[in-house]
Amino acid sequence: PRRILSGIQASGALHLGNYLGALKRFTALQDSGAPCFLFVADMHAITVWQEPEKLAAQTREIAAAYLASGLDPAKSVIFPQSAVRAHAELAWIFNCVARLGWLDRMTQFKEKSGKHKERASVGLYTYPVLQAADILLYKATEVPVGEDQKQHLELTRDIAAKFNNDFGVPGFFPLPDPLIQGPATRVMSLRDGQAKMSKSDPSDMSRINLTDDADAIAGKIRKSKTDMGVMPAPDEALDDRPEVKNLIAIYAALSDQSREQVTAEFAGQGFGAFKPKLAELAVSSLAPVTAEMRRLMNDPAEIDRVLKSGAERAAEIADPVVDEVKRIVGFWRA
Ligand code: AQP
Repeated sequence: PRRILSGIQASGALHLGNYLGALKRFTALQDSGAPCFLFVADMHAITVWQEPEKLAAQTREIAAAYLASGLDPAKSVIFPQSAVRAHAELAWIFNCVARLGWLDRMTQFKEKSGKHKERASVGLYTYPVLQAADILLYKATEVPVGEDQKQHLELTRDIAAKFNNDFGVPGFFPLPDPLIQGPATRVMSLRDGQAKMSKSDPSDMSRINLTDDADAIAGKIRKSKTDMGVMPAPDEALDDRPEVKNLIAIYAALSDQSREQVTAEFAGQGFGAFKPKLAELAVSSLAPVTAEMRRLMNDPAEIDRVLKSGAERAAEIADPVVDEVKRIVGFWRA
C-alpha cells in the first residue's frame, strides 16, 4: 500500500523554495487519497544551534504552515519528530548499518559544515541516517521533497537494502521512492541563478519568506536579477539564463502551469511587464497561507491539539516497527 511521508526542519523562517518544493505538493498528495505522515523535524533542527526558548515556537510554526497550506489533520498525521521516541531508537540502529564511506559522500554535510568541518556537530554528519529512520519507521513508499534531498533519499534506500540483507529479512523495509516533481523542485536565489534559495543565505533579498508582506514580495521580485534580454520564446534553451529560467519556474509552479505555457504567454515581453505579474501572483498565492499561519499562531492550543494527537497516531505505527527491528537485531527481551 502507498504511504507518503515528509518533514520540514523546525529551524525558523520558511521560504518560497520550501513552499513550492514541499508544502504545496503535500496537499495535492493528501488529496490523492494515500495516507500522509508529515512531521516537524525538531531533532534535525538541533544539528545546528537552536535557542531552546524558541524551538517549541518554531515547531508550532511549521505545524501552522502545514495546516495553512491545506493539510487536514483528519486525513494526515502531523507530529513533532521528537515526540515519537522510535525515531531516535531506529536512528541509532541505522547508525550501525550505514557505512562511513556512504556518509562521506553527502554533499549537504560538506556545504553546511563549511570550512571548519571539525567544529560541526556529529549530528549534522549523521543527519541523513536519522532521516532514513524517519522514513522507514513508517515503511513509507513515497517521499515528496525538493531536489536537494535526492542524495539523502538514495542513502535511505541503501540503508533499507543493507538492513534487509544483513539480517536476512528480505522486503522488511520497502525501498522508498523520492517524489521530486513539478516545475519548481529547485527554486533558486533571486540574486544568483546558480545558488539554491535557502534560509541560510545571508542576503534576505535572495529569498521570499512566507512571513514577507505584499510590499516586501513585490520589492524583492522587482529587484531580482535578470539580464539584458526579453522574455524567451518557448523553444529557447535557458541554460545560460538561469535567473530568467528560475522566475519562469516560479511563475509556472505558483499558477499550476507548465514552463512552456508560461513562456508562450510572455514571449518577447520585457521584464518590466513580467515582474509585476509575477509579484501579483506570488502575493495572491502566499497571502492566504500566511494569514492562516498568523491566525493559527495566535492560538497555539489548536496547533498543540493537532501535534499531540498526531504524535499518538504516529507512535501507534512506529512503536511496533521499532520493536520488531529490535527483535530482528537480537536485542534482549523478557
Ligand atoms: N530552494 C528550494 N527549492 C525547492 N525545494 C526546497 N526545499 C528546500 N529548499 C528548496 C525543500 O523544502 C523541504 C524542507 O527542507 P528542510 O526542512 O530541509 O529545510 P532546509 O533544506 O533546511 O531549507 P533551506 O532553506 O535549504 O535551509 P538551509 O539554508 O539551512 O540549507 C525539503 O523537501 C527540501 O527539499
